[in-house]
Amino acid sequence: MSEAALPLPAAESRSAALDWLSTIDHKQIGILYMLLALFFFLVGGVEAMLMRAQLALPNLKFLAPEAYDQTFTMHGTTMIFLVVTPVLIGFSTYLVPLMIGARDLAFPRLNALGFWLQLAGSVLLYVSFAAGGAPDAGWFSYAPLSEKPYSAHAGLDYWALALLLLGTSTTLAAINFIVTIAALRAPGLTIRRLPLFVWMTLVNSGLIVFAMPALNAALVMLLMDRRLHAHFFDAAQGGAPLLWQHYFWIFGHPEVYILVLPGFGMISEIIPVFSRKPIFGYDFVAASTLAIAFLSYGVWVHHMFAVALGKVFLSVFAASSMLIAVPTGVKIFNWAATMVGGSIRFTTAMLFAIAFLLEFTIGGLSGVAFAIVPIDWQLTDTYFVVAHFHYVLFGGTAFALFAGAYYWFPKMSGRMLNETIGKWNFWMVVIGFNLTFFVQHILGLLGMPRRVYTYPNLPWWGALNAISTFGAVILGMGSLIFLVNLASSLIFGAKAGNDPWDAWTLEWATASPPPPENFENVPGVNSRRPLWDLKAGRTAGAPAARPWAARKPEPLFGMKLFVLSEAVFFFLLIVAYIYFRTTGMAAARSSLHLGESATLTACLVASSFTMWRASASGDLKRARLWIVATMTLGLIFLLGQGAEYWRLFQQKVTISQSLFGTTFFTLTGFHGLHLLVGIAALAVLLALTRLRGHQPIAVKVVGLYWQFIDLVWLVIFSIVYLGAWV
Ligand code: HEM
Ligand SMILES: [Cu+2]
Repeated sequence: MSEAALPLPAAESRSAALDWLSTIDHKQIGILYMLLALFFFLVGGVEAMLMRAQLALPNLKFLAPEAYDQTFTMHGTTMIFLVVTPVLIGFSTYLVPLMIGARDLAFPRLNALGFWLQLAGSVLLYVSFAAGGAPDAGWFSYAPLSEKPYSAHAGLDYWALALLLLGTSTTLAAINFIVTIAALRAPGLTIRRLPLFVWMTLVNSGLIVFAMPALNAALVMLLMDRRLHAHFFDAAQGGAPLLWQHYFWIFGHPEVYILVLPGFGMISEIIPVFSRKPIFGYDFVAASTLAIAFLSYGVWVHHMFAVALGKVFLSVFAASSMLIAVPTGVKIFNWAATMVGGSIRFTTAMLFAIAFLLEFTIGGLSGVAFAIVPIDWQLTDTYFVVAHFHYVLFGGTAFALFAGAYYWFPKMSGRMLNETIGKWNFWMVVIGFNLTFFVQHILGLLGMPRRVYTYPNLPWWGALNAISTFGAVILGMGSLIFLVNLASSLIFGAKAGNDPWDAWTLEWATASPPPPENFENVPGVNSRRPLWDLKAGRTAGAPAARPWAARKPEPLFGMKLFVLSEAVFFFLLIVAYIYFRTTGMAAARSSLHLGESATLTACLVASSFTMWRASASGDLKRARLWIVATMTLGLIFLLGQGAEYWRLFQQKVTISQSLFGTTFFTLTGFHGLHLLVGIAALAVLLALTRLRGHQPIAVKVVGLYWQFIDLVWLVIFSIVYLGAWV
């Protein structure tokens, strides 16, 4: 029985607080994500102001060097993982089911779990301040600076653990969005009729599923080095500090698109509605998003142009980095072309959307400059970089978020945001933002390095930094005005009605705020502007609206996406092993007993057979027997591996003793951990079948995961054990 078939809990008279704490409703969870992000925007903003105060004039001593390092690390990490990522997930969680005519996301309980993991990760990161000091190696924490000898306090352990929790939350949300958009669309709402915000959420979720595992693999290796004295990034023991940079940016560059694509989606909804014209070149906007997604995995080395990687490498990545500017340019052209000939309504939402276009273009242009290797050699690690990413992340995403807030606040709250306060918010943010960050381009060209807690009184440096700090104050005040508008409009805002902007996507077909069930019936869709069709009575040919029951999400599809993500994680750990083996790491051949591990491998292969039998069996009794057989074989494997570990420890082969020990125990250890999770899932399945009878779908879902873990072992056995003799 799948998650969506479970009846939603009756709304008995619980306290509002308890209601929000236990909610599995996508609208409430969406709002919780947005409120959590808003809180950390304030925190990240205070950190920014502290830095700007320290940098207001040359040679100030307001913040000590260590405190400054912790502040920029926490500011960058907070703004990226605790503000932009969750607020975008919040918007998608709230809007996607409404825009596709669904009652909720495919997996409401998984959705709730995702939010609580986001909260837990955020709290864990800030607990570091009380546990000896916050992380201090920057938001990308390069090894070996992030290794124990150079950052002894626990800050980076909290950072790494928090990012693992946050990454898990984000990946679960992505899987939920993909399954929802694939399985729960209203009849007639084909992929090429999707609102572009939904399209961007879909592509973005794909990016997340394949990018997050790279960060997870790097974080796991860093934690092994820091906590278990492993040697992944320890050059003295044959480790490779550059491996951290490669893995971090294999995640990090797709990450910058993960931070902006939903913003692109918001702009693609807002500009057409306030231009009274459909978007120009829908297919091009959609297709260019796919192009960006694919290309974003092939440019990561542009973050490492200053590392001696050889001309061929640099040229290839310079070319791919220039190429990725093309699909982004297509979008900017399409948004601008949509406004041409339109009757523009300059609401605050539209003003922020237009400002987004200009500021993001400036950020994009400085980005293209970095694709040219000699220019990057001049500008990398200077304030030109700081200016660049604030133009794309603040001028881009934050401006799109302001526009999205003014556009969808009426739907979420039932009240309009105040347009007069909105104009103050807009102009102070625009003026403050450009004053803060434009001058930083010049500081970078003058050679001012980033991440310096103070600077000498060189010509123009003091004046330009003073302007930047002054701008930051205006920007901060403008952002606070936004909060005032939010809070006051919740109480005093004009009533919004269902469709205050005369828009055309389905979320405007419901009440404001929408009822718990969103729609009474599943609406039929016949074009990219279903609500316009309805309003114009153009319903001929549209599928009839129909009651809810028909559609079921597919948990198996969800598990396939999860397995794909985990496959990337294991692939990268295996690539690290192969890299070390091919660059001089010797395998401890004498310690590996091929016969013993071959026997254990046979055990696991047998468990694939028993698991397959369990999934194929239609008879409850027999299925349970096969499940027990699978668990037994899995346990035998784990016990055998435990014995092997014990024998290796006796021979002084440990995770800290050598690079081989480091890679061997990490790889086989994480496989063992996954197998343990598989055995636990089978135990839950046994209990579930006792309580609720046969669960063919659940058996298939766990079965898929089990087969995947067995396959991973076959690869590890071949490369580590058989490979030891190569
Ligand atoms: C509210 C306005 C903001 C101001 C005044 C501000 C200011 C700053 C300053 C002064 C730095 C440190 C530069 C250095 O020492 O190298 C910095 C770094 C950074 N900021 Fe912001 N920022 C703001 C908003 C944002 C936003 C919205 C984001 C992202 C979404 C962001 C992301 C970053 C990142 C990633 C870093 C790099 C941290 C590092 O070097 O590890 N900032 N910001
Ligand atoms: Cu990049």
